[in-house]
Amino acid sequence: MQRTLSIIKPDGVAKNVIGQIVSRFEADGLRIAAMRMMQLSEREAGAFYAVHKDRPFFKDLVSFMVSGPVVVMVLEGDDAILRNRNLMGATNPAEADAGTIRADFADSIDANTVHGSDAPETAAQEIRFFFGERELSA
Ligand code: IDP
Ligand code: MG
Repeated sequence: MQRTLSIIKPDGVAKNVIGQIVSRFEADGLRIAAMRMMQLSEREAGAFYAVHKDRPFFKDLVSFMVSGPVVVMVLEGDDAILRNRNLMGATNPAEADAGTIRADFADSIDANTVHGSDAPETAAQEIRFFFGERELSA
Protein backbone atom coordinates (compact mmCIF):
# COMPACT_ATOMS: atom_id res chain seq x y z
CA MET A 1 0.00 0.00 0.00
CA GLN A 2 1.31 3.40 -1.01
CA ARG A 3 0.01 6.98 -0.84
CA THR A 4 0.50 9.85 -3.26
CA LEU A 5 -0.65 13.45 -3.51
CA SER A 6 -2.85 14.48 -6.42
CA ILE A 7 -3.96 18.01 -7.26
CA ILE A 8 -6.69 18.90 -9.74
CA LYS A 9 -5.28 22.24 -10.94
CA PRO A 10 -7.39 25.38 -11.59
CA ASP A 11 -8.02 24.47 -15.25
CA GLY A 12 -9.50 21.10 -14.27
CA VAL A 13 -11.77 22.71 -11.69
CA ALA A 14 -12.81 25.45 -14.17
CA LYS A 15 -13.65 22.82 -16.81
CA ASN A 16 -16.00 21.12 -14.36
CA VAL A 17 -14.26 17.76 -14.66
CA ILE A 18 -13.43 17.08 -11.00
CA GLY A 19 -15.79 14.11 -10.99
CA GLN A 20 -14.47 12.69 -14.24
CA ILE A 21 -10.90 12.86 -12.96
CA VAL A 22 -11.75 11.34 -9.58
CA SER A 23 -13.68 8.59 -11.40
CA ARG A 24 -10.55 7.65 -13.30
CA PHE A 25 -8.63 7.20 -10.05
CA GLU A 26 -11.43 5.11 -8.57
CA ALA A 27 -11.87 3.03 -11.72
CA ASP A 28 -8.16 2.20 -11.56
CA GLY A 29 -8.59 0.96 -8.00
CA LEU A 30 -7.04 3.92 -6.20
CA ARG A 31 -8.84 4.97 -3.02
CA ILE A 32 -9.42 8.61 -2.02
CA ALA A 33 -7.87 8.72 1.47
CA ALA A 34 -8.32 12.50 1.96
CA MET A 35 -9.68 15.36 -0.13
CA ARG A 36 -10.19 19.16 0.02
CA MET A 37 -11.03 22.02 -2.34
CA MET A 38 -9.07 25.19 -1.61
CA GLN A 39 -7.66 28.44 -2.96
CA LEU A 40 -3.84 28.45 -2.75
CA SER A 41 -2.03 31.66 -1.81
CA GLU A 42 1.05 32.70 -3.79
CA ARG A 43 3.16 31.83 -0.79
CA GLU A 44 1.69 28.32 -0.54
CA ALA A 45 2.00 27.67 -4.28
CA GLY A 46 5.59 28.92 -4.23
CA ALA A 47 6.43 26.73 -1.25
CA PHE A 48 4.77 23.69 -2.78
CA TYR A 49 6.75 24.10 -6.03
CA ALA A 50 9.96 25.32 -4.29
CA VAL A 51 11.95 22.61 -6.10
CA HIS A 52 11.29 24.52 -9.34
CA LYS A 53 12.07 28.00 -7.95
CA ASP A 54 15.07 28.59 -10.24
CA ARG A 55 13.32 27.38 -13.41
CA PRO A 56 12.21 29.97 -15.99
CA PHE A 57 8.57 28.85 -15.73
CA PHE A 58 8.35 29.17 -11.92
CA LYS A 59 6.56 32.53 -11.87
CA ASP A 60 3.99 31.43 -14.46
CA LEU A 61 3.49 28.15 -12.60
CA VAL A 62 2.74 29.93 -9.31
CA SER A 63 0.43 32.45 -11.04
CA PHE A 64 -1.46 29.64 -12.69
CA MET A 65 -1.81 27.62 -9.48
CA VAL A 66 -3.41 30.59 -7.67
CA SER A 67 -5.68 31.53 -10.60
CA GLY A 68 -8.59 29.57 -9.13
CA PRO A 69 -9.45 26.85 -6.65
CA VAL A 70 -7.73 23.47 -6.70
CA VAL A 71 -8.72 20.07 -5.34
CA VAL A 72 -6.02 18.38 -3.29
CA MET A 73 -6.33 14.69 -2.47
CA VAL A 74 -4.42 11.72 -1.19
CA LEU A 75 -4.67 8.61 -3.36
CA GLU A 76 -3.98 5.25 -1.79
CA GLY A 77 -3.32 1.83 -3.28
CA ASP A 78 -0.66 -0.58 -4.52
CA ASP A 79 1.96 1.37 -6.44
CA ALA A 80 -0.19 4.51 -6.17
CA ILE A 81 2.59 6.93 -7.15
CA LEU A 82 3.39 5.30 -10.49
CA ARG A 83 -0.20 4.38 -11.23
CA ASN A 84 -1.28 8.00 -10.74
CA ARG A 85 1.56 9.21 -12.98
CA ASN A 86 0.44 6.74 -15.65
CA LEU A 87 -3.16 7.93 -15.42
CA MET A 88 -1.96 11.57 -15.65
CA GLY A 89 0.20 11.24 -18.78
CA ALA A 90 3.25 13.29 -19.76
CA THR A 91 3.81 16.82 -18.37
CA ASN A 92 3.28 18.30 -21.84
CA PRO A 93 -0.22 17.23 -22.91
CA ALA A 94 0.92 17.27 -26.55
CA GLU A 95 3.19 14.35 -25.61
CA ALA A 96 0.74 12.56 -23.32
CA ASP A 97 -0.51 9.10 -24.33
CA ALA A 98 -4.08 8.87 -25.61
CA GLY A 99 -6.58 8.19 -22.85
CA THR A 100 -4.55 9.88 -20.12
CA ILE A 101 -5.99 12.75 -18.06
CA ARG A 102 -3.63 15.30 -19.59
CA ALA A 103 -4.26 14.10 -23.16
CA ASP A 104 -8.02 14.31 -22.62
CA PHE A 105 -8.36 17.50 -20.54
CA ALA A 106 -5.19 19.63 -20.62
CA ASP A 107 -4.60 22.60 -22.91
CA SER A 108 -0.90 23.31 -22.42
CA ILE A 109 2.19 22.49 -20.38
CA ASP A 110 1.17 25.29 -18.00
CA ALA A 111 -2.50 24.35 -17.73
CA ASN A 112 -1.97 20.60 -17.53
CA THR A 113 -4.91 19.75 -15.25
CA VAL A 114 -3.26 17.55 -12.62
CA HIS A 115 -0.27 17.27 -10.31
CA GLY A 116 1.03 13.97 -8.99
CA SER A 117 3.91 13.19 -6.65
CA ASP A 118 6.90 11.64 -8.42
CA ALA A 119 8.57 9.51 -5.69
CA PRO A 120 7.96 8.15 -2.17
CA GLU A 121 9.91 10.97 -0.46
CA THR A 122 8.12 13.75 -2.36
CA ALA A 123 4.77 12.02 -1.86
CA ALA A 124 5.25 11.96 1.92
CA GLN A 125 6.40 15.57 1.94
CA GLU A 126 3.55 16.78 -0.31
CA ILE A 127 0.91 14.89 1.70
CA ARG A 128 2.24 16.49 4.89
CA PHE A 129 2.14 19.91 3.18
CA PHE A 130 -1.64 19.71 2.76
CA PHE A 131 -3.04 17.19 5.25
CA GLY A 132 -2.87 16.55 8.97
CA GLU A 133 -3.33 13.31 10.87
CA ARG A 134 -7.07 13.81 11.47
CA GLU A 135 -7.75 14.13 7.76
CA LEU A 136 -5.67 11.07 6.93
CA SER A 137 -7.05 8.73 9.55
CA ALA A 138 -10.20 7.73 7.64
P1 IDP B 1 5.00 17.14 -13.51
O1 IDP B 1 3.83 18.01 -13.08
O2 IDP B 1 4.63 16.29 -14.69
O3 IDP B 1 5.61 16.37 -12.39
P2 IDP B 1 7.32 18.91 -13.32
O4 IDP B 1 8.55 18.80 -14.17
O5 IDP B 1 7.42 18.48 -11.90
O6 IDP B 1 6.13 18.13 -14.08
O7 IDP B 1 6.86 20.42 -13.39
C1 IDP B 1 5.86 20.91 -12.52
C2 IDP B 1 4.88 21.73 -13.32
O8 IDP B 1 5.55 22.88 -13.84
C3 IDP B 1 4.31 21.03 -14.56
O9 IDP B 1 3.18 20.25 -14.27
C4 IDP B 1 3.95 22.18 -15.44
O10 IDP B 1 2.68 22.74 -15.08
C5 IDP B 1 5.04 23.18 -15.12
N1 IDP B 1 6.12 23.05 -16.11
C6 IDP B 1 7.07 22.13 -16.17
N2 IDP B 1 7.92 22.31 -17.20
C7 IDP B 1 7.47 23.42 -17.81
C8 IDP B 1 7.92 24.15 -18.96
O11 IDP B 1 8.90 23.80 -19.62
N3 IDP B 1 7.18 25.25 -19.27
C9 IDP B 1 6.10 25.66 -18.56
N4 IDP B 1 5.65 25.00 -17.48
C10 IDP B 1 6.32 23.89 -17.12
MG1 MG C 1 6.63 17.00 -10.72
